[in-house]
Amino acid sequence: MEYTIILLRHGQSEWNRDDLFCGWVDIPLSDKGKQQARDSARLIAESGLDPKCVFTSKLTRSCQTANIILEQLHREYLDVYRSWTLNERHYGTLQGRSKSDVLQELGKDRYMFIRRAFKGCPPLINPESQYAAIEDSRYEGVPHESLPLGESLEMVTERLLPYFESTIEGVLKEQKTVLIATHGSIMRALVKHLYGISEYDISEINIPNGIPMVIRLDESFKVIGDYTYLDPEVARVEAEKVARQGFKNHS
Ligand code: DG2
Repeated sequence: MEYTIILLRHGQSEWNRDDLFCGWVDIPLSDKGKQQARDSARLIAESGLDPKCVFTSKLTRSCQTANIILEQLHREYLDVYRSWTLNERHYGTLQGRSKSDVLQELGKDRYMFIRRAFKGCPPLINPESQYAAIEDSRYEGVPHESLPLGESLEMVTERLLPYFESTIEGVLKEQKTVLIATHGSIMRALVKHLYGISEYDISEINIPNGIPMVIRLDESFKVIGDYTYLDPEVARVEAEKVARQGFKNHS
């Protein structure tokens, strides 16, 4: 028995376009992001993969991406599971700030440490701040102490894996092929876990918006081969642009 995860970072959001740290702030897709979601659906259809259900975060940009894909695939009837544990990393006090301003203020090493090191954590935000973005009815029922005010990739991994192992693996067993429309940090945390990637190597991995990644697992949920992108060349070019965000002439 083989299982397949189609893992996807949402299309470009308005704040990805404007080079602002977003995290838990609920920003919709840009027009380009909506087109990337349509292109993702085409790539999935052309690959012959047929997801039987969908997981998303509680953030609009990943929900919109999933909705567009389901519409394009004529699969709007599929079950969609939404969890805050699939939300983007909480970017603390950086949420709402321009990446180039933060780079100038902190310098390259500190900026890249916070963005990409496994243990790199942004300064925690005051829960009263307008950009804290945790006081919202969509998080009703989540214990208050579980809601983050700033997270490293390590902290994201700690909240993601229990959901992955208790819920996603169970659904995968039944459905065989699932789509997870989520965020860059969730994808980095999951590939690090599944492929046993080191803390150093994960800091070098950047995830492009809107290009489906395919992960194959055996019956014990061990990976088969390497992960692949459905459009590897565009994924490579777009991942390099993500890495350079905040730096001059990055796009
Ligand atoms: C980005 C990731 O996540 O930023 O929070 O600003 O695309 O879900 O909004 P997204 C953000 P980087 O870690 O790539 O700087």
